[in-house]
Amino acid sequence: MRKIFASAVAAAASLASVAAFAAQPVDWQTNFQPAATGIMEQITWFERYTLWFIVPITLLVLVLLAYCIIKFRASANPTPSRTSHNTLIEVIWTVGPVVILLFLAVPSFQLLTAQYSPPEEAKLTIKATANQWNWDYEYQTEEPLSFNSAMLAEADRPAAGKEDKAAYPRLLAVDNEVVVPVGTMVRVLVTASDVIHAFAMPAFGVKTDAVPGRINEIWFKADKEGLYYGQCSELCGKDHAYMPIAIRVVSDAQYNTWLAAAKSDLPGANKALMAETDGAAKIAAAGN
Ligand SMILES: [Cu+2]
Repeated sequence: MRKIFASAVAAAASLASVAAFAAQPVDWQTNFQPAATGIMEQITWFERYTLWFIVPITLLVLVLLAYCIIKFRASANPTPSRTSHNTLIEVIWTVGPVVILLFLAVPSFQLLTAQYSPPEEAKLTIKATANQWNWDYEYQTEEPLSFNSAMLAEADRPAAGKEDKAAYPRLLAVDNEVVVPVGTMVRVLVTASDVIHAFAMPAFGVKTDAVPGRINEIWFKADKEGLYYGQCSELCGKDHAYMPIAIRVVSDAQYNTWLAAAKSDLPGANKALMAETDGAAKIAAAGN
């Protein structure tokens, strides 16, 4: 019992420490990551909403099964009933599910429509090309900026200044994060150069396949600054588990400074941005 309590406390503590750095998976997590976009908030709501149907139905079926198994067991009920029809019961078990499915279908289709209807024009377009086993990002800004983003090797942590494993977790941290401004409509054009991969960012509620020769489009509008982690989500070969996606959401001013500097010196721009954002996050965490 004490062990369970200790691990629950540890999970809560890691959740709290992570909160300052936005969203990434935590130990013993069973729920979604905290939502960072309106769409993800709707997805989270819909998931909880469906549980209000799933849990009672599962319990009802369990109770009915248990009732039948006990009440009509061979020893208690040696001569089974030969009933084959009951109109009332057939009407109930047809109309009931139809009504339940309508309650699920309507909000489900509304959510699906919202996911495919960006409310405004994108202010920033980034092309994400998946490779075995890293990502190429291309900012379609006036002066294009492109760079590669690969999983951060353990040996490269000190040089990158990413020794803090709470902010830069093993298997999720990358060398070059995607940087986007907060509260801005971002369009991501997703494709692949070799095999099928998938671009997924759980806290934003976006996921789409990256298919060679095709461009899939997703959009998001992150409303909280922070560092968000996702992963390739389509089995793409032996290093599929090692091609994370990291998006750093920053203020407009920080983004503009970073973008201007990144064109000539990406590592330098990243370091300058990290010094600002990670420093602020540490102060926020300490102030809690
Ligand atoms: Cu993959």
